[in-house]
Amino acid sequence: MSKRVFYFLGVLLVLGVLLAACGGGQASSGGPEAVKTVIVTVEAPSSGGSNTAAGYGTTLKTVKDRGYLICGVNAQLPGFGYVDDQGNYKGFDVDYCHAVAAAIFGDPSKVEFRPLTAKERFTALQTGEIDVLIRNTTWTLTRDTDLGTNFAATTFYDGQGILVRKDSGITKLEDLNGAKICVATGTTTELNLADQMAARGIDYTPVVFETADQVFGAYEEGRCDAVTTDKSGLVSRRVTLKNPDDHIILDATLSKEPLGPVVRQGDDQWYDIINWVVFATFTGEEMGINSKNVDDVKAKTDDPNVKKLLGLEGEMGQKLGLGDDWAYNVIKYVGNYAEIYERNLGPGTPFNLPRGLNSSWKDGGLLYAPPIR
Ligand SMILES: N[C@@H](CCC(=O)N[C@@H](CS)C(=O)NCC(=O)O)C(=O)O
Repeated sequence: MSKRVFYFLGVLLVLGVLLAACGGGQASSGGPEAVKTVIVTVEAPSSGGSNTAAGYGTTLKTVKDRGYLICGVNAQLPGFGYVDDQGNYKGFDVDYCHAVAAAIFGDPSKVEFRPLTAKERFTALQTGEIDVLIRNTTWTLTRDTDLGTNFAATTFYDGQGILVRKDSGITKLEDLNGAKICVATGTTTELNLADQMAARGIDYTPVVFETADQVFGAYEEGRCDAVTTDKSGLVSRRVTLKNPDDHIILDATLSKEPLGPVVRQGDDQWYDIINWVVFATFTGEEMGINSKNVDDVKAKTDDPNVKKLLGLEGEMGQKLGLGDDWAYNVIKYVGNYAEIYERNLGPGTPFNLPRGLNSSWKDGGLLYAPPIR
């Protein structure tokens, strides 16, 4: 939904409120100034939630009343969001859904997953079908504004890449002149490709599909010379190809793709919760606290920062509308960032993806959590 639609709905709502307040038929008594003032409130709803400050919406209350979180995910991206042999959702993004559930309910299993294609994902969020979108989604200015969405802290710093057959002789972007390139619609990928190829004067034909299965299926059938998406997506899907070793990812990086959770605009409390759940996983790693040692650390610590993280002092959770053991639950039941990364993408997985930019700032990476205090 665009901001204009929000605004329009806001005006309708305000008129409704004024009509109700004035007993009907006297809507004009509020005057234009009154309307203007209330519209600001409508754009940042203040109903429900545990806090009545402007910008606090009803998402947390809705989720608590329902008894579980509804998380929009990818179902076709091994390592990030996919369904395993037992029919369970697994992956790095999926674990962040579990982390939010753990923070709210103290139980990581209180999640219902909604598989979404790239094209469907924002509508599902806008219409309230899902509470949060955690599906390899890139933060861009247009999405942050026009779509009525807010992007929480980046969980995975990525960039767009290109996968080709090893025996194709293609080693750089310029070799793709005249090539057919498979790409998913509704993605930043489609747009970056057009921009980057135009900038280099490379002529190519995009072959566009809606899902990753279709994109990589077409590539495998030889209907495209190359396939492009986030490098994480290429690494993930490469292992699903018949002979992964027959395919290489070119060195070139076409874009910046910061991936992270997305929420609707207008509910700052919910936005804060999602952000701080991510920061709790970063902080756990920064402090060396993980799912295995968290109970021990909690029992023995004298460190005021650790105490605040684990709910022993400062009532940090209450400020978010959660229990003070919110971050303890995230780390205990899902893990810190390093554990989530290793479990889904590390050396013990088929992906063996180096941390690179996704290292803690303490190790020279970009992950940096604001202080929990
Ligand atoms: N990060 C990019 C790309 C995300 C994306 O959806 N990539 C495709 C790669 S083919 C994908 O995951 N498709 C899976 C699907 O739609 O089922 C974005 O936010 O637009």
